[in-house]
Amino acid sequence: MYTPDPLKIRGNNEKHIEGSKKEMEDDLQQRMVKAILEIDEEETIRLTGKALKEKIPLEKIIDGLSEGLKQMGNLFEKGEKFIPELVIAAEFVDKAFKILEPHLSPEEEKARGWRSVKVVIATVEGDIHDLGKNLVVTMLSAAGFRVIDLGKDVDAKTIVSKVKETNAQVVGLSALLTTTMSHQEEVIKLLIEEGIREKVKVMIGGAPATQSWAERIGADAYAENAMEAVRKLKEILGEG
Ligand code: B12
Repeated sequence: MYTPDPLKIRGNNEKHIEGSKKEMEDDLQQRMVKAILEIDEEETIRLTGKALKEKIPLEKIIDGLSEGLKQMGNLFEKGEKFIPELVIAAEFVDKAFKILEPHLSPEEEKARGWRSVKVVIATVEGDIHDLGKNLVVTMLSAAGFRVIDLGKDVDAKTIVSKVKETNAQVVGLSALLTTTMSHQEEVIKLLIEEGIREKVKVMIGGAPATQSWAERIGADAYAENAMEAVRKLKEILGEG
């Protein structure tokens, strides 16, 4: 007589549940991308709320929203979308990111250990892209770091003098344009000139930045996204 193996049954069910959860996440991400490309603010905000309600991991929600903007950028490059659309989409995606912020609250115990680490962060000179940098600020703050956000379009001198003034142990530099990423290198050169390069860790990011660019300019770390920024920073500061 056939006796069903309870373990097997549970395994299959779990797989099924896991599978359908993944489908739900993928579907939601696709709908987010579609809403952003259609410049549909209401739908984007609604989907963000729905994703939170359904306990979709924050990382997935952020990925969905970021992917939407990325595809907007690709269409802009092809001449199929225009600056006003890019501006509007960027504004309402920022609103959606803000909805997520309260859910990124620090795990007090773990966060406490990082309170003494000050991070000066900025988008470099000539560059007004700040959504990604703002996400990094949110995630680093949530992880417990004391973040001093200088905003966007910030020149190397201002960044370095803020590092000196605050005795920050870390500098985060964001650049979204191939024409502005050279300013990440400029900041590192200025830190050397001022004799404080050894005292600070430099972490860089932004769409055109890569690990090899980080190595070329002598940065201590590169992170592809805000979650990785937290992981990498802890790593270079000696945890993990
Ligand atoms: C939104 C957007 C805009 C908005 C910016 C609004 C804002 N407040 O930020 C507006 C409309 C203003 C804009 C303007 C322009 N843009 Co624009 N923009 C974009 C777009 C579509 C999305 C960027 C974005 O916000 N992504 C979502 C966020 C969450 O992702 P992210 O920025 O990559 O950040 C993540 C990581 O990179 C990383 N990260 C980011 N910063 C940091 C920092 C540190 C320290 C670390 C560790 C990690 C890290 O973590 C973040 C979070 O996960 C990109 C397309 C793209 N593929 O990136 C084009 C894009 C960057 N823009 C582009 C261009 C050309 C411009 C303009 C020159 C257009 C023009 N002709 O005027 C201007 C530039 C103005 C200026 N001087 O800066 C080009 C750049 C091309 C190039 N090779 O340089 C892109 C790639 C579009 C394209 N394909 O052509 N843009």
